[in-house]
Amino acid sequence: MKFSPEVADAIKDKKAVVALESTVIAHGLPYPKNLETAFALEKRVRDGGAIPATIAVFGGEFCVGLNEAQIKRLATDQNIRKISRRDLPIALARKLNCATTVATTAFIAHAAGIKVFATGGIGGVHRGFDWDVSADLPELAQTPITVVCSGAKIVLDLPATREWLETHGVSVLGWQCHELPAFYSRTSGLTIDERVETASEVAAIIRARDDLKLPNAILLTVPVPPEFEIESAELEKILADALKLAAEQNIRGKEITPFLLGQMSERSAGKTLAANIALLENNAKIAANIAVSLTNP
Ligand code: PSU
Ligand code: MN
Repeated sequence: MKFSPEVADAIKDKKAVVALESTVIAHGLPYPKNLETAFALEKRVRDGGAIPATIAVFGGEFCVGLNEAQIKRLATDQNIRKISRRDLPIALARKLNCATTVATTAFIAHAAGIKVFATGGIGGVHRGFDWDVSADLPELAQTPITVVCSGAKIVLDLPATREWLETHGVSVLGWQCHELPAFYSRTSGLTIDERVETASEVAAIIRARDDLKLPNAILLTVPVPPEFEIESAELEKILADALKLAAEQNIRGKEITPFLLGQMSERSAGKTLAANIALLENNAKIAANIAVSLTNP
């Protein structure tokens, strides 16, 4: 593991740190928005009083906290591999350059001693009975970190994803909301386990999880800011077309999520892209508040 000097100091001094993922930069958003967003997320974390630790793999080294050149490389290099848990030993042994998903960012962040991680949407159970279940889910079941997100990406089977989290003991909190957010929309008709209003309430639940020595993550779900919300009825048509095209082109495995997100952005004239960036920034800010709250008991 390789720490940036700033992140190494912050961890040593027990300062608030927020981990950020890199797949969203390399594969989730188009250039140059991806680059702008990567820097904007770090700024949001700093404005919230915490140190950002964007995570990626370069030359097989697990990097915690990146410099500007590394972030630029993630945003522009076409040969960055999207890695999930199964790819970790391969990335290490073969000295690969990789972007980390929620699963691998959570794995590396936890190993580094970071307690809070912000992202857009987690992976989950895909629609249709094709056994495609993101490795993000089992990672959340076995990594005691807190992930701040806007639920699972709308392209997924949200009821099945919600059930999976329940079965595997992942506590799902709703940030000032009483329903599970659905990524681009603020509502899904699905339940959360508890509504929370403040960062200190979340910190208390995190401490209780640790006192109980529970091995699983806590998922803090935050609805997209209202001015960027896209109603689910409007989304369903766009998504149906994107899913149909993916089936026709036989897109599978790790390509499916970036493909669907890209298609939806095109078909919504960039509205989904704007929503995605807005929710990422908002989640980074809230994650910083929680990381700060964890440092003052
Ligand atoms: N959230 C976004 N955009 C993304 C992702 C999340 O707003 O691109 C990425 C995350 O890194 C997540 C991954 O872990 O998509 C899930 O991919 P898969 O379904 O292949 O496991
Ligand atoms: Mn998959």
